[in-house]
Amino acid sequence: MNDAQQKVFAALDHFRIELPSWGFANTGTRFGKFIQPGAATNIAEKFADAGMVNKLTGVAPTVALHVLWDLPKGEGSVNEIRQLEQQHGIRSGSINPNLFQDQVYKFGSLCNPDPSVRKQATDHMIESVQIAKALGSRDISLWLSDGANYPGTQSIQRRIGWLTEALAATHAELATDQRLLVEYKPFEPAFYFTDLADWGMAYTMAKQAGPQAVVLVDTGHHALGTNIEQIVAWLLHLGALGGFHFNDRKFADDDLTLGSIDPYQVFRIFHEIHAHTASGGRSDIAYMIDQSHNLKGKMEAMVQTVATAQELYARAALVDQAKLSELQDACALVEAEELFRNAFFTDVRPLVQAWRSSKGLPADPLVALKESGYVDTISRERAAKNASSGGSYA
Ligand code: AOS
Ligand code: ZN
Ligand code: ZN
Ligand code: ZN
Repeated sequence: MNDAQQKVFAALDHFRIELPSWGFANTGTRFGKFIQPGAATNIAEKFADAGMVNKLTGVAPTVALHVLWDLPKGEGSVNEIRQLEQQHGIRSGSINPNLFQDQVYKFGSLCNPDPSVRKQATDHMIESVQIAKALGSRDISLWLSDGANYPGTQSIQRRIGWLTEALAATHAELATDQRLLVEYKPFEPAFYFTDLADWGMAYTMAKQAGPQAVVLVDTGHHALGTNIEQIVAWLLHLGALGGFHFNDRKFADDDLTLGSIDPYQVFRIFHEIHAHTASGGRSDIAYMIDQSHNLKGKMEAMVQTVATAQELYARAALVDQAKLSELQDACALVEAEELFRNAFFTDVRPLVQAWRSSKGLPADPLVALKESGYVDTISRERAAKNASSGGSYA
């Protein structure tokens, strides 16, 4: 094995990525949904699809669950999920509370001025922790949609206090090996402010909630031009990088396929993580996908994403960290930049394929998906089933 092959194989050996249950369901924009005949319309189909992606790629052994969508009976749904885990050889991953769908959350959930609504939302957080415990899931992954649309209409400062209390109450319920991941987002659905708008707010909230709360970076949740890898570097430095929601975008939170618009950014993020490890730093990062495929086939998009993540993780692993440090310290700008760029421009696909073959996996999972006929089968079967059950594609 040459040096590059060794680096790529070592990197891929420990790289795993989590699939979102909602990435297999019909989703759309505020202008409507285009229904895909093969989209999953229940939890069994989501598990089947996620299991298939894991079978093809070998590196996606967990699926993120959304409490209201996937566990409508709360802890009462746990047994069904357990069975599906067995059946499809895939485990439950992060548990995502839902604090945005209930009508009572119109003016906020954990930050609502009404104490009874805050209590309902906090109880849901605590129930999500219990569900995670029952499923053996480590991470509770909070995305808070709270915010306001117009200046002066809500107290930014009082809402900080309410959120602090709610997250402390949630943290108090965590088992010692569980984590609370705190996601941030600058806008949408609220457009004047969101209560957790950036990584500084998420970090501060996590810190105040307790030692098991850390920050989740969704790559689509930044103002255009934000240097995301610098945020990643800071969170690594602070020991507070809990995980990612991967997706790509051109304009806002577009939830496009990872690396489809800007693969260099993903490479730069992975580079910071490799650099941290190379300098003796420790981290425990949950790599998760958070995408919504309105036009593209969902199975294909998910397989593409897993493969792209592997390729960019492997390319970043090619950077000679010791050499780069030397060049940086010597301020050898062009040499340092070229070393960095050379890794990015290396086509690692043959090595990634060789790694897959060495594990008994299909060399090209996208081709294997096509050859399997899986998408045709689910499209036929689910379209027929949905037509006979009254045409609801949910
Ligand atoms: C919303 O923009 C966030 O990215 C959420 O993490 C995620 O999309 C949601 O929880 C799935 O509905
Ligand atoms: Zn318009
Ligand atoms: Zn997200
Ligand atoms: Zn998002």
